[in-house]
Amino acid sequence: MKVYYSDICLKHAPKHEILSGALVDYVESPSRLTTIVNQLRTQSSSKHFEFLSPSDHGLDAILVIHDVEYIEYLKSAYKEWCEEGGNKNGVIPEAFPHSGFTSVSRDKIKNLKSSIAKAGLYCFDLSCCITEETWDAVYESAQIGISAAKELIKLNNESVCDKGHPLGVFALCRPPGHHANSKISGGGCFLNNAAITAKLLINNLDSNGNARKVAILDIDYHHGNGTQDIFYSQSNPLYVSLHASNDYPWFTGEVTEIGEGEGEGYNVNIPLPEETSDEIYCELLEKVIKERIIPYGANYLLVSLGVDTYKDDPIGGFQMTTDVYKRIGRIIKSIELPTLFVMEGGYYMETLGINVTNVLLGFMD
Ligand code: SP5
Ligand code: ZN
Repeated sequence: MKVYYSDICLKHAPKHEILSGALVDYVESPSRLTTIVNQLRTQSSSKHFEFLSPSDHGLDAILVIHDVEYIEYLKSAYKEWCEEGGNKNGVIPEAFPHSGFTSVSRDKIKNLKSSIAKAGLYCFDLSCCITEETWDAVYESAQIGISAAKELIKLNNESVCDKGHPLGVFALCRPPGHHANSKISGGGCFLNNAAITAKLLINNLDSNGNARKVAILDIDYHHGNGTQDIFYSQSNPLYVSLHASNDYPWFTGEVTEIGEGEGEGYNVNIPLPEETSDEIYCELLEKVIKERIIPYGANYLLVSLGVDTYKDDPIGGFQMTTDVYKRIGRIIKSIELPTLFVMEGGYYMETLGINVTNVLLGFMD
């Protein structure tokens, strides 16, 4: 399997975040990436993976998903912040424009001058610190997704076959993306790599000029509120998420969120309790594949791949073991679609690499 990776993604390295009220080391750390790469390169796995560097495809595909004003903000935020005397560690908001305030309209406040006010406008939590290097890393992370998606399209168009398993490409993105919507970052996510690549796959028209259908399967422990937001009024892609019901990002991910307008019925949330085990998870995953993903009739599958479902994950709460990840990979393989894996979360360093590798090895079994 081809793996897209870049050292530039290591450059985003904020010192701290606030977690459950405490100042802690930044959870979404660069070492996450190193640990995954090392595991993919171990003697037993390396023959299954071919590492490639992303090409620079520019901003076009990013601007299909994200507002230009938000992109400009991400590029300039750190410099403006420092010019206004902000702490050199990076940009962190201190107040958010809640919808419950008397007169908060985005139009009214988007001309904010203060960089600390802008920080609250463009971010919804305290875990998306913007440093001098953040833009380079998030741009590169998106380029990894775009390069991987283009490669999958190419392989599929050339009818290249992988022996015994569907086509698969791994976008080893970092920073992750599924909490970011078109103009708000959060949960360590700035650009929504899954949304950007899903749209690329959709817009690669078939020989009759028709859009392709994409199903997104989000298996990160957290609800992908950003991806849900972005596609909420669209019937393509289908968005399916299995996630913790009573955890971050707290305000989204209910079964009643089914999409709206043309998108009604194309957003599928499966919130799960803390006691979720290997058995329960796999059963529900197989069920949603059979009942929702297969009938949808997609041309491509995009997996938002988080392994923070692991039992010892420092910010997770499920009971899942290392054994489950190969099984999950095999279940995904059974969908029999060309598949783009896009890296999201996973924070327990001792098993992060092996859990990610096992999903991919299971897919190639
Ligand atoms: C991509 C991704 O996985 N982002 C997640 C970022 C979550 N940051 C806030 C975590 C809050 C953890 N609260 C602990 C509750 C105990 N289950
Ligand atoms: Zn997560």
